[in-house]
Amino acid sequence: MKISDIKIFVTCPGRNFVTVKVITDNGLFGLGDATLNGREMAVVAYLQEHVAPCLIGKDAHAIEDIWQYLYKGVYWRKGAVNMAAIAGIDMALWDIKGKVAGLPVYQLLGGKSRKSVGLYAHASGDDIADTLLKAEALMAQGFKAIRLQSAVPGLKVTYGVLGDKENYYELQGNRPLPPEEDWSTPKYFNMVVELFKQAREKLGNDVQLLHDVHSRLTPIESARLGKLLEPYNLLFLEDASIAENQDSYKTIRQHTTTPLAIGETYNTIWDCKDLIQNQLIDYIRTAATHAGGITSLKRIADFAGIYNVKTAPHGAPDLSPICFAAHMHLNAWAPNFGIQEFVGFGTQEAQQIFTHDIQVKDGAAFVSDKPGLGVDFNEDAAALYPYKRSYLPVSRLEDGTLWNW
Ligand code: CS2
Ligand code: MG
Repeated sequence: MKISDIKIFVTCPGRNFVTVKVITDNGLFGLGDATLNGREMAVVAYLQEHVAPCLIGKDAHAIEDIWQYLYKGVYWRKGAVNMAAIAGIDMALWDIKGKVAGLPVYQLLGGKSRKSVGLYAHASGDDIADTLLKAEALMAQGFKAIRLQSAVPGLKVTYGVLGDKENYYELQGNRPLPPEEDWSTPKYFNMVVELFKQAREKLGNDVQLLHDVHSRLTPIESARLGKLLEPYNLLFLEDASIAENQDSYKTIRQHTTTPLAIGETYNTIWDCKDLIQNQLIDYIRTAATHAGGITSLKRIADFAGIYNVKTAPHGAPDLSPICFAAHMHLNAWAPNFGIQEFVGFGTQEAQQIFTHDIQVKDGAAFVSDKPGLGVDFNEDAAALYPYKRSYLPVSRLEDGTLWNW
């Protein structure tokens, strides 16, 4: 079974998605997600010009060899563009292997370790009261774990908190140049501790609570936040600080028992090797789309398991349902699965393009039993929504200093 063609699609049903379709000479095809938010066309060009021509005629069953060929073989290892391209191909090859075997991908990974996959939903409000109302509505829908975010009083915009506007998370498709958002750590501290204090008073102690800092704090500030939030018993505190220097998490770890999560921007196991091996984190959030596909996420999960680190894959709206499906198979299998982020399956238009039978009930998701990944891609519907250049915002301190995110 040889690879006979590779097609790349870019569609914007509310936000941009890059989809890889690998076609074989026996008439099968597999799908992968290669979306890199804000840099989508770099991956498209990389796949079309530099990856697809090398793979035509190769054995579509040789997933590991193709992964190594694209990782080691290019000389330029790692990198967001390279690893998203590898991810798109890798997912598509797992999809094909499942279709040939007549088995869902989780069976190829080793079978199910659980009946369902626990999810956490987002409650993001204009103020604390609004966030807590949204959290209550999610609890009423059956969610047992909720990420709380709230606008920071005194800042013009808070990332990820766009009130009830459509596409609340990021107004993608309407950002032909990167918008700029301001940031103030003191103002944030005033809000965030109060948010969790009121959350426990209003929501009780049974619901799991989470929070994403989007890397805005220094390690010692993160340590302080972790300590201040200890009474409110978070499931995890996400992306408290940047960890390019992985050792820096020792500062946070030494000061707080609040569990720590990181990894949605990581491209390879090397970005989190020290964090995992030194047990500086509790959850690793790498995404199949950005960290080299199912092949590398499986490796990261097994490595993390040795050190009591659980998986909590990124589930933001900039990952397509193909990535979500890949995560579902990994989550069903991984013995050290923790929790899956879930923000729905996108706009109505996106749901016409990407179709699948993943069920969500009472805060849990049920993996597809269809052969392969279990997602279909409607090319005609996708063609109705062409690519729109769009960017994530950049973050600046109030004095204009460019800041982390
Ligand atoms: C966020 C992401 O869901 C999350 O945890 O951090 O939505 C992130 O901001 C986007 O994926 C950026 O592309
Ligand atoms: Mg995040």
